[in-house]
Amino acid sequence: MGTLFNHLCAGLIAAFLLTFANVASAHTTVKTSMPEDGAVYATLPDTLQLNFGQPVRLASVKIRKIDGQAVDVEFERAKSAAKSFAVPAPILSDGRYVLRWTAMAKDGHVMKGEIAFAIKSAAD
Ligand SMILES: [Cu+2]
Repeated sequence: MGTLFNHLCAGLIAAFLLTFANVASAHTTVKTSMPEDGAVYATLPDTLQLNFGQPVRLASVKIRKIDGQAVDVEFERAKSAAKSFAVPAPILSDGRYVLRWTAMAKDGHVMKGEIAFAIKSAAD
């Protein structure tokens, strides 16, 4: 569904760019985050941060180890739109991870993204 919505919305924006300028601006992505995409950390801070360019309703945050194991994340679906979200950080062993988020834009369309990061403790 998310992909279909994205395609429909891309078509709308292409066809009616000027008329629907405010629809286009409802779409955003993560501007800054902890963890950062591509970064390596000895440990994570107590909270993860996702900072969007526009207010969104954060719908899901999932973390998975590259070798396939999902990690429990204490995430509660956002009740109202905001630009910044803090999520309690799970304790992670050394390895490579992908954080996947989904969020709802003001126009109701679902956006999603990934942040790849790694934990490599100094002891190694
Ligand atoms: Cu849209």
